[in-house]
Amino acid sequence: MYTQSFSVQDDPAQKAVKQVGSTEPAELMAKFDACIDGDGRIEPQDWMPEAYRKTLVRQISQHAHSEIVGMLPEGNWISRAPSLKRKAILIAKVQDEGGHGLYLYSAAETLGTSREQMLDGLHSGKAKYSSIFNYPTLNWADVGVIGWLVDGAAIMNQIPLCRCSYGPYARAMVRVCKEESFHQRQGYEALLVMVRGSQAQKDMVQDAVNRYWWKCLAMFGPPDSDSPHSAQGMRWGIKRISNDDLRQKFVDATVPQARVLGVTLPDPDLAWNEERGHHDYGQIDWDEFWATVNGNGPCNKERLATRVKAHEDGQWVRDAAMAYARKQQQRSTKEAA
Ligand code: BYC
Repeated sequence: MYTQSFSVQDDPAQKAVKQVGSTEPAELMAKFDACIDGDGRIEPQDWMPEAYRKTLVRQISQHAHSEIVGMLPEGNWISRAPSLKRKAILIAKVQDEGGHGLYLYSAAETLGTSREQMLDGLHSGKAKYSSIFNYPTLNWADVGVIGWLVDGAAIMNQIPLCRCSYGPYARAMVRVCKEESFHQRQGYEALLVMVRGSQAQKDMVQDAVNRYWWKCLAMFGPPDSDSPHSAQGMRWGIKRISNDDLRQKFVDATVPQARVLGVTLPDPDLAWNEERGHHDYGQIDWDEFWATVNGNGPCNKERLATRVKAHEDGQWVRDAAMAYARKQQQRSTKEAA
């Protein structure tokens, strides 16, 4: 449903953006640039400029933490799922998100940043994660809407990342996108069942869509004109499609899906623009977005506290795993002696 981004051509103008004031060795830099220009892949053992490494660690950190914190709003509904079937699906989905976080922490390890360093950044409040997870999940329809719209937005953003210039990140994204596709469909199907139910159920779905729509549009990040990292990220083939272009693709893909569901999207300015061949849409509240990104959304403190507690509660598991590994190591050393 969202795979059209696989075949989008890169904008040649992006390749013209060169890093200013680089102090990296010219010969290595030229080889790196040639690889990027030829749409090659950079692997962990390859030389890369420090700024490229830093950009990747920053983006992968934001992404990994989003997956892990993203487990929390839906995790809250596992014990309240309306049937055994929905509970089993939700458990599998939340577990998948945990797995995505682990692939991404592993990708960051190949760049020299350990999982402990990443988690320290998250738990101390320094590292970012997606704004969308700082809003409450008030009823069961929210869980369906997260699948449909939040996972839908995530796939739209992540399909182009399967072609990211850094090999381990790109390869991790292939499996992540397949799983996200299942997540999106289960959410949409759960909503289809609800909108065919009672009026109260339909109203719940509409209410959830009203609360989540604008927040999902903001997930794609600030407008291109206010996005400090976009030009360089695209030059390096880390990002393949800009924040605004992905947002537009998401709006265009979602409007017909909303029609099938029979819900309205809460934007009076939403309309098909024949000339552009796209939907026009209204203004996103960027002040609210930045307040949330900077720690002042409705659930930031609660999410962070829950995450830190989960980490602390899991200390005994890490200790036990380390003790077991030490014992195995001692045994194999003894056998070898
Ligand atoms: N929320 O110059 P920009 C999922 C930050 S979850 C928070 O455009 P960039 C799922 C940005 O980090 C999957 N912060 O940056 C899980 C940067 O901050 P710093 C989520 C945001 O990196 C469970 C600053 O704003 N997907 O699938 O070029 C259940 C300037 O932005 C946000 C990903 O994370 C935001 N929405 O582009 C359901 C995808 N937007 O570093 C679903 C991976 C921007 O300067 N990430 N910021 O402090 C990306 O593709 C890119 O990092 C972004 C931003 C498009 C998000």
